[in-house]
Amino acid sequence: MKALIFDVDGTLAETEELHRRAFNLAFADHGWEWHWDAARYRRLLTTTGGKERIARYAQEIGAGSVDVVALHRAKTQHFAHLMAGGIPLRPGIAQLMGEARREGLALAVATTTSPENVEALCQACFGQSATLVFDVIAAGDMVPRKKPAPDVYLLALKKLGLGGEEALAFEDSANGVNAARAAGLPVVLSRGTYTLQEQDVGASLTLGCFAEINGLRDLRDRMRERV
Ligand code: XBP
Ligand code: MG
Repeated sequence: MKALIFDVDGTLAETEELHRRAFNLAFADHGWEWHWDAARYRRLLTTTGGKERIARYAQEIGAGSVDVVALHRAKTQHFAHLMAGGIPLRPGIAQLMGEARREGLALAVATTTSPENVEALCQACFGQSATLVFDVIAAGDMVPRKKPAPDVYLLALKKLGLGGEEALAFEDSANGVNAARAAGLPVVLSRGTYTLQEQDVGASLTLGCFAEINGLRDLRDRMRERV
């Protein structure tokens, strides 16, 4: 194991509630009387990518012509403001990253969200730019197909110069597990508040919380038990 590759939303931190609020603020800015409550957002989250999610909803309700790009740009600005208020990393994440750093493992993110949002999270959670926290960032529109397609994990592996079996992915969602597996990576799943109800799709290791991992030696032992 030479690298840990983290999903962002729902894995590094429980960000989806702030995303949901940011979408609703952007809709209001642009005069749309749309409101995504938690139940509707949970359903729409099966579509990865904020622009894709807006387009899906607009089609579902027959909204006609919608400037998806402008709406999403406004949403991203609101998300950055909301993140500036701070958000905790999920339990266990800081410990995993710190030990990996001490052992000389590479750290990467492979996420559907935008690079701007990765930066906002790193400033909020680490007080540093994302490029100082992670060795590799594979995010959003850097790839043509979003999760569950493997593209973003394949890009992360390419930038790391590693094969899938040399890294380990951490995810919160079925779409993310499917993306990591399709890229040939073993994957540790801990569902987040917006994915608790999802079915198992074959994660190598499923945990209630990443804090159940008692260091990298324990993680390696757990992964060995599953191969
Ligand atoms: C989760 C997503 C993203 C976020 C919203 O990404 O699917 O679309 O919900 O962010 P991941 P954007 O779990 O892969 O980190 O609006 O920037 O897409
Ligand atoms: Mg996620």
